[in-house]
Amino acid sequence: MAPVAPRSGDAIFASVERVNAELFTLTYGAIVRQLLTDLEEVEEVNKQLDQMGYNIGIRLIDEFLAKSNVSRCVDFKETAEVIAKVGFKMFLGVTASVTNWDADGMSCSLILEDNPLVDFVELPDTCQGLYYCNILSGVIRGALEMVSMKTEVTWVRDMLRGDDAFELQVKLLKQVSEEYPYKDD
Ligand code: MYR
Repeated sequence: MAPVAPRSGDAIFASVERVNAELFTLTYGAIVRQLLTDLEEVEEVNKQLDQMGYNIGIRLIDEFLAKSNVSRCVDFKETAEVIAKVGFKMFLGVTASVTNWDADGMSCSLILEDNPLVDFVELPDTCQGLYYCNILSGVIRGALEMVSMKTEVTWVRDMLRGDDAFELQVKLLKQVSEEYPYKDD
């Protein structure tokens, strides 16, 4: 029998990471499936996924700021780049590109060509109208709200609906000043 070559630490780490990513993807799929069973209406599932994402986002921002060492962004353009290149990489393992800026720099698109949430996923015809990855829009909305940015985050393109990429539009609605409104005398 051929001797089994010991695997290096790196190889073991990579395979553990892959298994974790697959477990995460499958677990998310199981959650969506359960919501579809419980709520029946696809619209309600979209809302619930967005709300779950929001609840995650308002907590995840602390971990993001602590781990990333990102300091205050000068404008929304920098914030969008940080989400796409640092945030997505940290929590999803992929990066997004930022495009489609409007003239006043208040709205842009984040484009994901690779989306680990949808590995192994095929939607049946009964799920038309489902925004399967709606948790992501909620996460971004929640995280940005905690750093004083009220946003609206919506899906423009979705590969599970036959589009050629995943595209999220992020619109800055309001930037709340974090300055304390009263002076201590
Ligand atoms: C600031 O100006 O205070 C920095 C703002 C950085 C916001 C970054 C939000 C990260 C959101 C991560 C989303 C991950 C989605 C999978």
